[in-house]
Parts: sequence; C-alpha cells; structure tokens
Amino acid sequence: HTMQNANLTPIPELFVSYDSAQKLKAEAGTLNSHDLSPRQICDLELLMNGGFAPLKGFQGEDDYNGVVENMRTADGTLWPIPITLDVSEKFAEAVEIGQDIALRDQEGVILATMTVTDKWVPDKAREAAMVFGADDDAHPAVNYLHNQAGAVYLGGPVTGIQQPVHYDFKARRDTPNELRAYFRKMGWRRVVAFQTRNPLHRAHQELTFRAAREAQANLLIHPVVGMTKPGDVDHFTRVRCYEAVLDKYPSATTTMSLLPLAMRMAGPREAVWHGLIRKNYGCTHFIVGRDHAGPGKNSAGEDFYGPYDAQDLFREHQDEMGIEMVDFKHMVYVQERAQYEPNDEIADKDNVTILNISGTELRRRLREGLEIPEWFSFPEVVKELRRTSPPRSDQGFTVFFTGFSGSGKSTIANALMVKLMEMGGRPVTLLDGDIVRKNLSSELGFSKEHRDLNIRRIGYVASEITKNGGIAICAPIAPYGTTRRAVREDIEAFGAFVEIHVATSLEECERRDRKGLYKLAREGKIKEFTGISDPYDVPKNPELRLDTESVDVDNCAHQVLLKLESMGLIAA
Ligand code: PPS
Repeated sequence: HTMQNANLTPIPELFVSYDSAQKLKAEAGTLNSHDLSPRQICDLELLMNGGFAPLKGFQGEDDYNGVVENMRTADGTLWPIPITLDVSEKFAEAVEIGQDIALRDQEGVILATMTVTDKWVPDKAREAAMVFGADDDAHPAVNYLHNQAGAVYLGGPVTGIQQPVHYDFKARRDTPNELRAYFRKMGWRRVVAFQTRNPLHRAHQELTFRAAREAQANLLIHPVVGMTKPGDVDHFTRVRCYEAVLDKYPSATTTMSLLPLAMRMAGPREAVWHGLIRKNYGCTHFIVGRDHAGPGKNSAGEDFYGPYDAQDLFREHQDEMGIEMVDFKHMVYVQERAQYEPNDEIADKDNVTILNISGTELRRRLREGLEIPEWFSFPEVVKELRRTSPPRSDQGFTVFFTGFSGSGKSTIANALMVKLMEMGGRPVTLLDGDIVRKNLSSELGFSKEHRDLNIRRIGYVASEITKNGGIAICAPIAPYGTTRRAVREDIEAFGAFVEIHVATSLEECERRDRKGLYKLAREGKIKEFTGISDPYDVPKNPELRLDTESVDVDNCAHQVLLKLESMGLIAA
C-alpha cells in the first residue's frame, strides 16, 4: 500500500482580501470583542491559514458533540479534537446568536470576526473522559479545560482579517499554502513529516533519516512552537537546537518549518489530528512513535494511554486521512559498531553494548553540569541546551524567609546576604519586609488583601531576579500558605525556591518585642497584628526550619548556606 504523490494545489484559507480586511477592521471596532487566550490564538491561526481545513470556524454544538463522541463533525468528517471558543459566562450573556464578534489578540489587535451561530454550556467532564480518556486534572488539557477554559462555548464561521503577529523566527514559519508552494517549487512530491516538541539528538536524526529513506520521501522537520507540554524546553532554545541539527541533514532532501499549534497531549486522538494537519501542509507521510503526544502519568501514577494506541488509531484511519504512517523505530546506540540501530533489529544483543540516555538522565546531567557524550547529541545542540539550562550552581534562585514579626528574619537574611556576597559570583538582592513596604508597597496596610498583594509583588520581583540569574532573598512575614505556594510556583518556573521558616515562637517574639509593636498590639493600638489578632499559617514543608531560640544568627545563616549547597545551588 503506497501513498500517491501529494496534491499540492492551494487549500482554502479563511482570510478576506486586503481591502475587505481594512474595511472589516474598521467596522469591527463597534462589535463585542473577545480577547483571545494564547491557546485560542494558536487555534485561530491554524483555522485561518488552512492548517485545520476543512474547518471553517470554531465548532458549533453539533460538530462538537460529534467530535467528542465519535471523532466526526456533524457531516461525518473525521476530526478528533474539539476546536471551540471558550468564553466567560459574562461575555456569553452579552452575545446573541446571529451577532458578529471581534476576536482580538492580547494587545487588542483584531485578527478575525466570528458570526456566532452556537452558544452552549459544555459538559466538560464528558469532554475530558471522551477526548482525553479520563476526567483527571493530571492531564494538562483536562486541567486547562476545568481550570482555565471559560464556562461557555461559542461557535460559528470565522472571517480572517490578519495572521497573529510573530516577531521570532519569521523566516522559519510557513502557512500550509507556503509549504505546498515550496514543495511544488522543489519538486518534492512525497514528504514525510516529523512532529516534535523536544530538542533533536542523534537518535532522532537517525530515525527521521531512516523514515524518509523508507518512504522514499523528502523530510520535513515540523516542530511545534505554539504551546507544548508544561515544563518543556522553551521554543526559542529548541528552534536554535533544530537549526544546529538541520546542518547535519543533506540540505537537498530536508527542510524545517515551525508549526504554531497548541498541543493538547491527547495521545491517540492527537496523533490523528497531527496527521490531518500535516496533510494540509502538503505532506504524504507522518512519523508516529511510541506514546505519541503522551501527557505523562495520571493521578494514580499510571499512563493515560497504551504505548502503541496512537499508532493503532492512526493506522485505522490513514486511508481516509490520505496520509500514511511511518512508525517510529526505537533507535539505540551500539557501541561496538559506533552507530545507531533500531532496537528490535539488533540480532546480536547479547554480544554488543547498547547505550542510551533517557530524558530524565539528560536533564540531570544538564542540571549538574556533567558530560553529555557526542554519541548521544551534537555538540552544537548541547551548547544551546547548556546556555538555557546552566548547572544549578550558575542559575538564579530565591531564598524566602517567613515567620512572625521580630522572629529574626531580617537579621538572618542580612547575614546570609553578606556571606553570599563574600563568596561572589552572582548578584544578591535583599527584599526585606521593611525595604519592600517602603519602596514597592508603601500604600498597603495589613488586611489579607493587602498582605497578599505585598507578597505577590515580592514574588514577582524575586522571580525576575531568579530568571536573570541572581539571588533574591525575601524576608516578609508572609502569613498565608496559599500565597506562599503561588509565589513558589511563579519562581520555580525560573529557578529554585527555598522556603525557610524562622520558627521563633510567638512567646519569644513577644518577649523580645524589639520594636515595641507586640505591646501596642496587645493594647489594641495596632489592629490585625500577626500572631496576636491576625492569622499565621505555619509552613508545612519548608526546605528548612530554623530554631533561633537556641542557635545564634551566624549559625542560622550558616545552616541556610549548607542547605543551598546540598541543593546544588552554590558550588561546594
Ligand atoms: S506581610 O504580612 O508579609 O505583608 O508583612 P510584612 O510586609 O513582612 O511587614 C511586617 C512588618 O510590618 C510591621 N507591622 C506589622 N506586622 C504584622 N502585623 C501588623 N498589623 C503590622 N503592622 C506593622 C512589623 O514591624 C513587621 O516587621 P518585621 O520585620 O516582620 O518585624
């Protein structure tokens, strides 16, 4: 069974002509407008440029139900993933069926209009179970569905005004028609696409190369740069890595283009979706691997999908889709022969040494600055990855002290700052409670709302410092556990968050009463005073808890240094 050559005639887009677009843009100023989320912008881009053909807009209720239940729109077209416009209840109330709405990007630029034909409240639990396989928030798309997507869906045809603006890697971005035209121009009639959201190493290069040879096709490296799995390497780094690898392919046979897709990590359904999209981009073959677009483990610690479910579902539908699957071989390095070979084709397994480095092991080596051998990856790729993920001892981090007023936070934080400055290497900023209240939060008081604002501001500044490779030392009371957790999440996107509970008891703080505030609080002259007339959530799992009642300041600061060293944050 061999694929026909590709039909590379242009496919329909949803854009209107330039003149109509200008007119429409002016008129759309008066319409109800919806500010698109980053994911919706990705979906809209592919709707408008034909990547999601034959869809003509965000799906209406009948199409949605068909897609959720049996992967088909109301007219029977194969389509595995709902493409819906979720909005808030408030916005939905303001919109009537038959109305046009303006769809704007996050800066307010109008990208399209949509004629609303459908408005409904989806059964999200059903969508989760049917589309993603389980109503379990451990699945990133289910988490998105329940915790980020609006409660109401709107559907209707879209009129495209302009593409979302991208400032990065413009020359590497192509619409389906641009790629089709490129393939036509180059005389490429059979093209195998490789979908990826990870940096490419030698094994990937080998397998894609083999896939292209097997299919007697040219090769399109087609990485996703829209939204991938939370925690993935950022797309800027990945694209620089891809560019480095591209030089290793024969340039006459291989090209690379960036796909602004928002992945759902929906495994088997996602594989079919990816195939339909690549068909639109003019490809004839598509590589599907083990656990394609896998979301990781569910909340019970098990896989959401079987490792070959994606291949099975793709194979079942490939004739109808008009794009053929090439299955991904698991490539391993055979030391004696100094080459990659498909794992299941090695006949003399007992007599050779098979080498492999897992993703987890790779991340550990990057984190700890250890060697990454040349048989595993190209030096240029490793260099890019090291630039973005320097060893932990070169990355920024935040030390976050929390405790009662007068517990000794500021004193220990100061001592720590001096010790870190003595060591040198990274800039240190102290965000002490008093400093912050003077410079960042001078208008705030001590209500829950104001304390939360204060802590979020500290968290924001600390996250920027951490991102830029510095050390932020924070020392507010930060009485609320949920707020501390939110700050931790913000910072952990960029580096380590080290929470230190300065566990001086309230009795001791009050006995010391260094500023005389406890006395005033007891007399009711200061309201909402932490520990006296306001709550303090004791940290449950801080990285370190300090006892200041029997240990002096210098030793407390030293304990923090030891903790930082054991976490790999400062070189031993
Ligand atoms: S918070 O809750 O994290 O926003 O507090 P923070 O910014 O660290 O400010 C605490 C310092 O403000 C003084 N102060 C009070 N503390 C607690 N409750 C009330 N009502 C209050 N009013 C003033 C107090 O001196 C704290 O200083 P530290 O350095 O913690 O002793």
